Amino acid sequence: MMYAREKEITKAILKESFDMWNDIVEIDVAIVGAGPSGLTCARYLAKEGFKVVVFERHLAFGGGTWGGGMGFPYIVVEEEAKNLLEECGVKLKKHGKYYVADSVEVPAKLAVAAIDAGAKILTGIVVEDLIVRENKVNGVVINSYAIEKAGLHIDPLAIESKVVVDATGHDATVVNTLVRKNKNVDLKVLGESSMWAEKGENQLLENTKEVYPNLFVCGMAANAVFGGYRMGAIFGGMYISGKLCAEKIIKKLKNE
Ligand code: 48F
Repeated sequence: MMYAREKEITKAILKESFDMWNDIVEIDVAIVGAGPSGLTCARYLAKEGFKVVVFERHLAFGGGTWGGGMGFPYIVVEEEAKNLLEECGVKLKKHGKYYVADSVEVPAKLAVAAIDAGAKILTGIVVEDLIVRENKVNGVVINSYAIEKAGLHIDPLAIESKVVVDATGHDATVVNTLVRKNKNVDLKVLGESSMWAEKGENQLLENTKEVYPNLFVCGMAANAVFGGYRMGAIFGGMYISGKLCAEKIIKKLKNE
């Protein structure tokens, strides 16, 4: 007979959770959003030994990948992102100048690769604000998505981090919050432009950067901040932007 005592099940979950939360109250990098750019950024940072946590509002990671293009379950990636996906075990099929990948396989394997590299992914947690001290970002203010959704007035908790990454996609929710709440921040969020896939993909790399001391943007959030074009179901730029963002953060943290 299998042993299943309720109070011990509860204690195991509580003990593990409290240990985990205690361990992450101070981290190197807080990544907001577990979409393609955030997961990729997390993998490269964790590989370098940084303490990285990805905070994702929804219960599932993957962001806007799962449904491919209009629900047809494939995504398109450029040659430049091929190796990056193959490193995670993703199977790619050549299609003219591009490669096509299964839109369910990709987020699953990106998440496994990030976790195996040492990143922690916390789902069901929303970043509702930032810690801002002396004109620098010093961490994230978090709450449970269930609390947010229920509209309950329950105060948040906060996690200190050396760097925060806005990888929240089209809404750039973190940068928008920074600008809305801190009137002295000299940054205007332009919002994304209509679709121009090729230009949008290339702008993404120019726009992946530190936008405010200790706050970086990657993925679609980078184009949303700087008014870049949207690109639809082509994803190579998202992965390359995530990797580029990690490289910029590694450089910053190693020079500190
Ligand atoms: O939107 P999303 O997939 O961002 P991305 O990495 O990739 C964009 C593509 O999916 C696609 C595209 C391809 O050309 O344009 O749209 O830039 O993932 C963003 C994730 O961030 C979460 C959100 O639930 C999603 O999973 N998110 C957004 N705001 C918050 C958040 C927040 N305040 N706290 C926690 N998670």
